Amino acid sequence: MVKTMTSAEYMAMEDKYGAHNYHPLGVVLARGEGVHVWDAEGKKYYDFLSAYSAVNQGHCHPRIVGALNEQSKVLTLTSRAFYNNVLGPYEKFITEYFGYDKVLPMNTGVEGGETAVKLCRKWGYEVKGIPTNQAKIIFVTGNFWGRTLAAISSSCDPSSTKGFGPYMPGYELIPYNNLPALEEALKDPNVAGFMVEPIQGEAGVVVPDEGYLKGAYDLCRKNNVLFIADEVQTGIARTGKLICCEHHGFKPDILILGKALSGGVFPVSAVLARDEIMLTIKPGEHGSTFGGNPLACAVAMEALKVVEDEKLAENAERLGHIFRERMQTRLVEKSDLVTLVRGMGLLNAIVINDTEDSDTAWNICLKLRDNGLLAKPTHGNIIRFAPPLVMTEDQLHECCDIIEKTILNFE
Ligand code: IF1
Repeated sequence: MVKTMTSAEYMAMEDKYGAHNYHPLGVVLARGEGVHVWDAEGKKYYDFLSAYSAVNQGHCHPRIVGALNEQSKVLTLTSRAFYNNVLGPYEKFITEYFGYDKVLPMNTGVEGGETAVKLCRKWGYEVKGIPTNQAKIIFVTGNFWGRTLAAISSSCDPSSTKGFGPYMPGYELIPYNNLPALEEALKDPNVAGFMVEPIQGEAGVVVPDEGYLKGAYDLCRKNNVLFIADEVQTGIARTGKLICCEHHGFKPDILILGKALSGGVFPVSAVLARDEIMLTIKPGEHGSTFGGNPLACAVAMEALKVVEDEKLAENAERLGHIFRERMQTRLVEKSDLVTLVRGMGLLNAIVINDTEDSDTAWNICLKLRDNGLLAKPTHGNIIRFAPPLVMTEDQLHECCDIIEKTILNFE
């Protein structure tokens, strides 16, 4: 047990002994329950980041923690060298839940993305007939899917890429939200896949135009190219449907899930696809020590059941409308500081009337923290709001009060 220290001492300790690859907001969290977190001094906050949408089911959900505890007493990890008695039931459950033939279990979101890219390449060679090593995957500007070399190789954000080259070949970057650019790129017969976040998270909760995603999906079909949906952040009810593509009336060829697949208990990711795609990867060609471990399987099954039983997609959809309506009428239309609110379900952001490199959004987040609500800027002028989906309407109104009061009092 670590001896109790003050927040300042915990922060100094991270600064001294930890790598400096983050610049956290000044709050030290020590406990979480549902939509709330508490700092080391016991002050209570509303959590409006939800660990980047990993705790959609709320902090320390009793059913998910219960599944973790029960399974942890019996069997935690066997590796995939042997079968285990939770993986099969989990695979049946998750494939039926999302409507796919097969699942490939991994751990972090970025591993899910890597798996999807590998799977897509393999399909490109073995099914589509692309010549060896010529397969191309198309990405869009503003994409974010993690920090590995394969992931940053598709990035156009210098803070992700600078100093980490050389980058992976076989990618093409086209402008986001631009169907003619996709149509043009798809003329190359060596294109195997198109990978996209239905709403761009890191770029600032950027929602594409109506018709873009379905249009992109149709173009992919027409050109025998796989549509890969990175729903690591938008999936698991966050945007008001089980997955965001559901809003647009199509099912991606490859679906990547992570984050809330475990309710934030620990990293669990998954790649789902139909047999024609999934069966191109043969024994020994891909895997990981922890992927598909019994603990993860038990936790993920319970986390998905909670989403269904507590109707979290419906709640996110309903509360999202209320949230955007309040931000629109009380901030965008009343304050010169806020120019726009956008999002779907409970994945939303407001745009601040200042430059991308300003510290206004950061300073507002500090004030929000002082007023009992934790949110994180993406860029200098955008604040993301993504509370756990177990929030009640009364709680949401209380949170809107805090946000409005804070911003209207901000000079
Ligand atoms: C960090 C943002 C969120 C993701 C999508 C895959 C992954 C992520 C759409 C990889 C991860 C995180 C990671 C976190 C910051 C963050 C983030 F601020 F960058 F924009 F969520 F919105 N696909 N997103 O958003 O998943 O390997 O991390 O499990 O600090 O890097 P992972």
